[in-house]
Amino acid sequence: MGIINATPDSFSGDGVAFDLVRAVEQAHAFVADGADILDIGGESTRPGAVPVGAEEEIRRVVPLIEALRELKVPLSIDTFKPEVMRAALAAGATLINDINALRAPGAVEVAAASDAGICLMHMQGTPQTMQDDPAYENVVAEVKAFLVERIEACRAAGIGRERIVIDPGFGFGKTSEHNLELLRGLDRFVATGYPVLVGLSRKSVLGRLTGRKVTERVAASVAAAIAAVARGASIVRVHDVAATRDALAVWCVAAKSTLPGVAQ
Ligand code: HH2
Repeated sequence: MGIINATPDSFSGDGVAFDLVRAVEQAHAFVADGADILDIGGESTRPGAVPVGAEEEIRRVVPLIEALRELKVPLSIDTFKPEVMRAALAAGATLINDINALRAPGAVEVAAASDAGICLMHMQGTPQTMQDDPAYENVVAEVKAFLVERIEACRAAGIGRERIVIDPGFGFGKTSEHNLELLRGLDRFVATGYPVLVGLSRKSVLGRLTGRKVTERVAASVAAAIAAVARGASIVRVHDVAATRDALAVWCVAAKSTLPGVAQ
């Protein structure tokens, strides 16, 4: 899953702001490099980010989704706002990627009324406060229990199990140690039977491990993606599509696993 941030302030430093032409070029390059899904976001959720209103978010993402429909890869909308979900689905998105796991009033209803895929992500707190003092007694068990509860809420609203993906939410209300425990415990999420999405690309835990700044974390991000897939992740959400795809192509052959579209 290639990340397209139609934002001026994303933590990764690769947001394409309001430049539609640049965003479309980035999307085409990601698909040429082997992305199977494009995740489009119009609001940064990095720690301490300034919130954006729904109208502004729609203005950022809808023209981009409309421009990318011709690409024929699934388009994911990265939002927690029901109004943005609705507008993005109408424009052609087929996956709702919600860092808030459809907890906003009306979000489950919008998802249930569509036939879109849903990614339910765990977050402790809000982007404004989540890194203040994240605390868990058992991070893997608590994050998993939260996701199971959100799966049940979706199922009760009539959302089929085949539409649901889960994500432990790396970096969202977690210390570096919490993130590493979640990565080591990924098999517990895989054991739910739901596909697992992992988003570790360029995140600060990788900066802590390597001492590198955000734009210098490509190798660390690729290693994290491979570690996640090796532990059973089905989708990796990445900024560096070509590097990740190449590494996975080699790793998959060596591990005798398969990757769609890659010759064995
Ligand atoms: N991480 C970010 C945003 N959305 N969605 C899922 N499902 N999982 C993640 O780990 C995840 C996500 C943060 O990364 P990015 O979009 O690059 O940064 P920003 O929020 O600053 O735009």
